[in-house]
Amino acid sequence: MPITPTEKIWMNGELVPWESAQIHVLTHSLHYGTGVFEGIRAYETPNGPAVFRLTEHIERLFNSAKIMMMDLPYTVEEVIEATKLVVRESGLPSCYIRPIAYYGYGEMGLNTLPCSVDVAIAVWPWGAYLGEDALTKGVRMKISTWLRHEHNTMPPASKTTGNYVNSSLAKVEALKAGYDEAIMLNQQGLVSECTGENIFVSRGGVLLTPPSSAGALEGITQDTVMALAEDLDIECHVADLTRSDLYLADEMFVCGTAAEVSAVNSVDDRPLPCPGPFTTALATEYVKAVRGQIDRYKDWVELVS
Ligand code: PPE
Repeated sequence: MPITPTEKIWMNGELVPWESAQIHVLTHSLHYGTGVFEGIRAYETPNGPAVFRLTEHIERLFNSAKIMMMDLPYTVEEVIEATKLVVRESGLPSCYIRPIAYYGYGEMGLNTLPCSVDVAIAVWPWGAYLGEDALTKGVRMKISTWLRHEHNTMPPASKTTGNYVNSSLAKVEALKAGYDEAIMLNQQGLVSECTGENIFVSRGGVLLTPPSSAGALEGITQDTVMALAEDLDIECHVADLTRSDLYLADEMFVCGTAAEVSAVNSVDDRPLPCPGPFTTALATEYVKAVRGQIDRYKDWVELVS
């Protein structure tokens, strides 16, 4: 999806003009996929833009870095403040936020330990990730021939840039075959997640979502949806799911910061009721929660000024 430039990007402690936020072609992480990143959204509220679950996203960035043995030259609080600053500077009422930490220029070879660590935060307006009618009409899913990483191959809990080679292969395969998005199974044949979303399936009136042990990212939206489900008295569990659970689902949706809550209308050409009642109810609540309209989740909505 094309990016609409904003004015400033935060790079290593300074706000630089959008066009000047450049790196050397021999930047270490460009060659080896060793950067770690986050995807966050800020939403419009009556008190100005607010970043949804900002603290948890930045903590996850640091956890990704911990797995990579990457030492960020900033504290969690400093990166949180820097994120708020970039959102404020953009003047946008709502936006997508991309913090990234990566090994910089100066070293080559696979040993990352001597590398310098650079940090950047960019924001831009980003619309519906899976298309404007993802909620009403739903998206067409294809089970990918690409399997999700096994835990001892690539750590799925680290949002590492290199992990997304797997996602890109699956995404392009699905698009080329005429679908909107891919579902990935793991090496055991269990459902893991999508290329950039977690997945929820309803069977027999119970909502189910795969565990991180199946190779899924510990999604912040997944966690949000589970809390909202509890509020709505929808029974919801983390559970291993098989391919047949997908085909026989009563309804299905996927969720992530970029995709928000998006309905699924078919998997491998097996149609599903869409949008199902849980999907509609949870998508409606999600829209409210991220904008600070649900009192008990006010703490999740972090104002930038
Ligand atoms: N799984 C994957 C593989 C993933 O990339 C995301 C987020 C999720 C699950 C959902 O996580 P969370 O955002 O915490 O609910 N994907 C981000 C990147 C998308 C991109 O194209 O880049 C996002 O949604 O921002």
